[in-house]
Parts: sequence; structure tokens; C-alpha cells
Amino acid sequence: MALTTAALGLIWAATASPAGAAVVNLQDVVPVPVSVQPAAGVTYTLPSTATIQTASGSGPATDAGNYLAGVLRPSTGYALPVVAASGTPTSGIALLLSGADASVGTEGYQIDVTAASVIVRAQTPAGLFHGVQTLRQLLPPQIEARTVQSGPWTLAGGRIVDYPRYGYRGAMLDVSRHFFGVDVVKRYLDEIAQYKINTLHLHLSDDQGWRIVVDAWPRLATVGGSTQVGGGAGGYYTKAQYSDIVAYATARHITIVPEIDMPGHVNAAQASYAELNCNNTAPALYTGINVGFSSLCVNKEVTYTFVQQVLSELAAITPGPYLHIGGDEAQSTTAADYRTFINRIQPYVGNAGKTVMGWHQIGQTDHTANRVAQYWGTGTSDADLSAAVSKGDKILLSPANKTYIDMKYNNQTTLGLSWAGLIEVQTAYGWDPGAYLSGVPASAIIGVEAPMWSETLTKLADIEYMAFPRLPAIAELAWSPQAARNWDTFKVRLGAQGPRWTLQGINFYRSTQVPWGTLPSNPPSASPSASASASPSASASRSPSASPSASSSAPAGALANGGFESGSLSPWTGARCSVVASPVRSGTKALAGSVTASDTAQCEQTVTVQPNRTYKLNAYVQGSYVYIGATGTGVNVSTWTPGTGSAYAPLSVTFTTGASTTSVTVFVHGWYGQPSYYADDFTLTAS
Ligand code: TNX
Repeated sequence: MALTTAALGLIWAATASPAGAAVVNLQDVVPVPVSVQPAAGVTYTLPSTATIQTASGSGPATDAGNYLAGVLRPSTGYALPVVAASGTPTSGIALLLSGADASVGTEGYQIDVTAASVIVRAQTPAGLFHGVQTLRQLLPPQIEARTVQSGPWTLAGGRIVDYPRYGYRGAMLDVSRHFFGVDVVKRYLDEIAQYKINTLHLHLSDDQGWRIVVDAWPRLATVGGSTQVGGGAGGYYTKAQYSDIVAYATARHITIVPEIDMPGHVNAAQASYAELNCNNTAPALYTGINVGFSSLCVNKEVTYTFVQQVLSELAAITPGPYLHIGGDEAQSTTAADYRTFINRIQPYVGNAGKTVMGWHQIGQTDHTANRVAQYWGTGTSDADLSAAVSKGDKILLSPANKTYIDMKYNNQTTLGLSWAGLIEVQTAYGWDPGAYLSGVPASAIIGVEAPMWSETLTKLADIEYMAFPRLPAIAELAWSPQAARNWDTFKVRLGAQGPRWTLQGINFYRSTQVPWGTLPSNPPSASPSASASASPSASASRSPSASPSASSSAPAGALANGGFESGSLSPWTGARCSVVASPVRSGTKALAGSVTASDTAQCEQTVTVQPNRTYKLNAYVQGSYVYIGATGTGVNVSTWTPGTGSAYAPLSVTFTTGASTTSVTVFVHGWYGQPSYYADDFTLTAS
């Protein structure tokens, strides 16, 4: 008889393989499976001659086989040919579209591990794909290495029968506040697919950027997509690039849900076309992080031509069922105009063959067939949410204080925002989607989505740091039955994922709430590069400070008044640059500066340096979006911290002078979304 994982939750002893190495217990995967039935004493070890046999005649089953082979070949070094199965395979790995327990449904799977074979069975290609992700986690963590490892590749014997709690298991990426290219989105798709996430919502438009080409309105992309938060270059997807993302997602059984946020969050569109403004005047592009200041002009006909054309072009390149129309934070639209606007545009979605999805404020407006309201509040009840439910909307859960993975983990986290609270892993994990909202029946909930807003995130490593480990936690809420979930067992299973992420090169937050697993320190045949990337120190995100011996003998550029204790600003100069007695990091005074909406005035001083040397500028800064850097002949560097809260944090940047560099100007400045900053204790060291 199969045991549920709830019953097995307290069994943690690792099973011993014949070779003596620990194997992963069947229930020790994320998300935890619905049921497992261990076969005591049975293991399967992958031989070098194994084949991957896939359901004969099924292209998607072959695709799943090729995907699995792509994971297994680099680390095993085995050929693992993908071949058509004939009958029921008696050896190797098989992926079959028949014979699964009926309970697995459209996305579940069954895995049988015997001494002779590993057979994954499902009713659909999606089920096989999810089974493949589980199989991957049942192998030792070294399976994720990209260089040949020694094995043995042994799995515990038994049966898993598994299927999801919710059909919508989502992640969201805000590509508007900062733009992320196709490669970053693909990498994120690979990462989330491991945890059986099946939807990626792309927030394609906002005040700061429009990120998808619309042929009828070309300036949306070329003008509206030309910048981003902080003033960088931004970017946009061509339709071919968007379709490339969709195809990549589809191959991983992930649906793309595109969002065009309306009637607020539209400054980028309004900056691109004057006629989208009530006063026929295009505003400037916006690179700050405020919300709620823009609105489409509800009483102009051109607004509806625009929305209809945008939505129909987007529908034409989106195979998934949903178009997300936003509808949040429309603080510059009256309540009556909001209803008029949403009620008028919703039929465009239906006419394009799609279903409306919107943030839960759309509960103020008319229900349309199968409509989904995405809840993003921080409480457990809300008037707009109740209205949505009473009208028959389905609910997607993204409570901001649980699932907003752009929130900081704690007050030491430099990336992220904190308006919805600090979200440690246990906070993200510790709630039941079926019973979270008051007055909302469990039957109305279609699933859970973890949004990643990108005001403070500029690169893949930032996205990874905020998603891992919280995204896998939320993925388990969306997949696993509530009765099988338990923080004490989850944190151990989660900790075992850490070495896999290290080998995959994922930059993750090492929460102290999680007992992180380690890889064996000296795997016998691991290549030097593989063992280096597996070591915990190699993955630490902070770079080591310059070694004292290297810097002590070298001449440093003298940085006058770096600690501000003299009471005089000189030689630091600059508009709105001053010395204050508070707040203070050390001593009695600190440098204070501010910027305005129209400039990023800086505190600066020019320092004599030597040619052909490497220097490190160090400072302590307090505030959000504080930059330090240096410019001069052949030198142009800066770095920034997105936020230090009310505490000082160290910030440093390194530069190398050229043959003709005799001086550099070092600087500190803020950014006009977050204008005030403090800085103290500057040093400039040479190495
Ligand atoms: C709220 S959630 C927003 C976004 C911000 C996010 C930052 C929602 C529907 N609106 O505009 O990016 O907070 O956490």
C-alpha cells in the first residue's frame, strides 16, 4: 500500500546504496510528492550503457527524453541514447504515456524504480516532464555538474505517484522596471521548471518601459522601451524574440501570460504617443520608481483603438489562454472612469479568443467568462477581492507579504523592497493557499504565483538571489497537498537543493533558517573546475577584501577628509553636498548629499594617482540607490547599492589607471527616485 508523504514526513534516515553512498529518499524532493512507496533494500544504479526509451511515436515523449538526456549526459559522461520503447522496458530509463495510475491526471506522473529499471509513466507529455524533474532530484546532487563526475548514479527503489494541487503554479517577471533579455528569461524558465512551475507571467509594460513590439504603434517599443529604472538603456522584445521565449517555455510545459498594465502604469506608452494623453502632450520618459501617477485617457476614442490593437496583436502571438490587463494602482483614474475603461476593454480580450486576467482591483468591474483576479494584498480580506469572488471570478493568489519575492528577506538584504514586509523562507512557506483568504471558498482558488518586481534588480544574479530559495517554497505550496507539507521536513529537503543550485551556478540566498547540504569535498574524479564551483566559498557573493600585504607596500592616492571629522567639507565639492553631524557612522560628522528630479548632483574630489596601478575606492553609504565611482583619463567606473535601509553599508569599486592617468575624480551621488544619502569613511587603496 502506498504511504502518503504526510505519513512519511518524519523518516529521514538515508538509504544506503551498495557502494555505501547515501541515496536520496523518494520523498526527499521539492515539491514533496503526493505519495511514495519505498521498496526496502532495493536500489537502481544507472549503467554506462543505459538507454532512455520513450513512448513510441510520441514526439513530446521524445522531447522529454532528450531533455532528460541533456541533464544526465554532461555529469555521467554516458551516451544515453534516446530510443523508441518497444513493449514495457526491462532495463534503463523509460518515459511512457501509458500505464500510469489514473490519479495522476493531466499533469501528474508515476515513477517506478526497481533493481532493473526506472520507468516514468504519465497520461500527458506535461506529466512526463514533471516526472523527469523528480527523477533528476532522485539522483545524487552531482548529477547537476556540467563536467563528468564519478557516480555511482544510484536511486532508491519504490514507487512515486504524484500530481498537483493547483493547475496554475506561477512565477512573474517584471521586465519593465528593468529589462531582461531573452537569455535571462530562458534561464529563469529552466530554473523554475525544476520545481514544476507551469506559468510565467511577463509584466511587459509599466511607467518605466514598454517591452514588446506592436506593429500598429511602433514607437511603444522604440521610444517607450528605450530606458528603464535608473536611466539605463532598457530594451524590448521583437515579436520573433517573444515567440522564441514562448516556444522555449512551451518546451518546458510552461505557459506565458503577457501583461499590459492599464489604465495606470502607462507613462512609457504616453511618452511614446501624445494622443494617448488627455492634454495631447507626451510626458517625459520616467526612470524613477513611483507608482500611481499615469492614466490612459478614458474619454478619448483613440484610447480604445490603441488598446484593441495592442491586445489583438499580443493575442496573435500568445498561444496561452490568458491576457493580463493589469488594473492595479490606478490612482490617477477616477473610480467611475476605471469601471468604464475596464468594462469596455475586457471584450477585446474575449474577442481575441483569450480570457481576462487582472490584479484584484478588477473586482470593481464586470465579470467576464472565466475571469481571473490576481490577489496581491497584504491582508486576508479585501472589498475588491470579495466583489470579484461574488461575481464569479477565479482567484490567483499572490499575497504580497508571502509571495512577493522582490521583498527583502531581512533588514540586511541589500536588494529588494520592503513595503509588504520582510519575507524569510519560512514566511513564504508557512500558509495554506486553500484557507488563506476569509470569505473566499477553496474552490475559487486556481493557484499561486510568485511575482518578481524589478525596481531594484538589474541582472540574472539578482533575480536568482531573490527567487532562491523562496520560489521553490511557493512552488511546493502550489503543487503539494497541504497535509504533506511541513516546515521541519521542507527545510531539510530545501537544504538538499543548495548543492544542486551551486552546481547549476544559481546565485542563492543562504538563509540561516535552512540546513544547507554540502557536496562531498573531494569527489574522486571531479575535475578541478567542478570541485571549485562546488565549494561553499566559491559561491559566496561578497568578494574578499584586498589583502593587507598587497596594499601596504603600494602608494595610495590620498583621499582628503574621507571621514569628515574636520567639520569642513573641503575638498569634497558639489551641488547639495554638505557635512552633517547626524547621522554618523563613526566619529561625529558625515557627508550628506541629495539629488533632484532633474539631476544627479554629486559630491566629488580630485585625487592624484599613479599610472598603471589598480586602486580600490571604499566607502560606507546609507540610503537607497547610492553610487560611488571614479572618472579620469581612461577611468570610468561606478557601482551602487540598491538599498541599505537606515544603516551604513560598505561599498567599494576597483579601477586601474592607464599610462597617462595622473588624477581621477572620485564621487558619490544618489538617484532621483530616492534622493537623500549619507556617506562616510572613504579610503582609496592601491594594490
Ligand atoms: C506593487 S503589485 C505593484 C508594482 C510594484 C510592486 C513592488 C502591483 C499589482 N503593483 O507596481 O512593482 O508593488 O513590490
